Amino acid sequence: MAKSWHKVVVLGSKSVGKSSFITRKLCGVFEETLNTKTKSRDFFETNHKYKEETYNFRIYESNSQREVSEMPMVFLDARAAVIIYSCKSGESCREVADWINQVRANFHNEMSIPIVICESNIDTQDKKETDFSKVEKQYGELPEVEGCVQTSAKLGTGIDEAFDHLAEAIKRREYRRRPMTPPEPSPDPIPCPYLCSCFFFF
Ligand SMILES: Nc1nc2c(ncn2[C@@H]2O[C@H](COP(=O)(O)OP(=O)(O)OP(=O)(O)O)[C@@H](O)[C@H]2O)c(=O)[nH]1
Ligand SMILES: [Mg+2]
Repeated sequence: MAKSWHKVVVLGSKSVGKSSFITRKLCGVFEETLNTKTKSRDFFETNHKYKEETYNFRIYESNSQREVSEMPMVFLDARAAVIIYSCKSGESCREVADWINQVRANFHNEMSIPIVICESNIDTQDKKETDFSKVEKQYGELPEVEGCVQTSAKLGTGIDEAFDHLAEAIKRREYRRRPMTPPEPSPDPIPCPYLCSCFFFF
């Protein structure tokens, strides 16, 4: 039976704002002093409305220091991924390429899951170390990248837009994956009252 939820993996280097991104979507709040240092493989459920349809997302935050051997578990059943880097960290931006490779490696030769790239912390423009237009140019054309979005968990900017991209990607790929439905069996021939009456007559 088809699952009614979609697992989304949230990836990214240390302290880029993964938990804050999820918390903003789930609870609509932001904590300046959030210092959870995510260790466990938590998952959270949220509904997202997009184009008259409701998508139930199961969001998994992956610990940035996760062992490579654990990654197949992280990606098991995943339907989409969000890769977050912070505009305050050029290093986290350069590491986006590694995260894309992680996703690719875990799907071997199969079609990769769709990826949405988020530049977080955009409310802190003064400490900026990255160039979003360059990121869009570098990754936006990759077949698995569904969109690049600038986000701020503090202001709530771009978070729903990122989920819209996920919903759109899932919708489109579900459609492509849908098996061909066999043709409907032709209905039983309707007995013709005229013919019956003819037989009766003879
Ligand atoms: N100003 C601002 N601060 C943010 C934003 N997002 C996250 N932060 C802050 O950045 C710090 C790290 O955020 P987390 O959400 O814990 O980052 P993380 O990627 O989950 O961290 P790890 O799980 O430890 O890798 C926290 O102090 C947050 O309050 C944002 O959009 N704007
Ligand atoms: Mg975290």
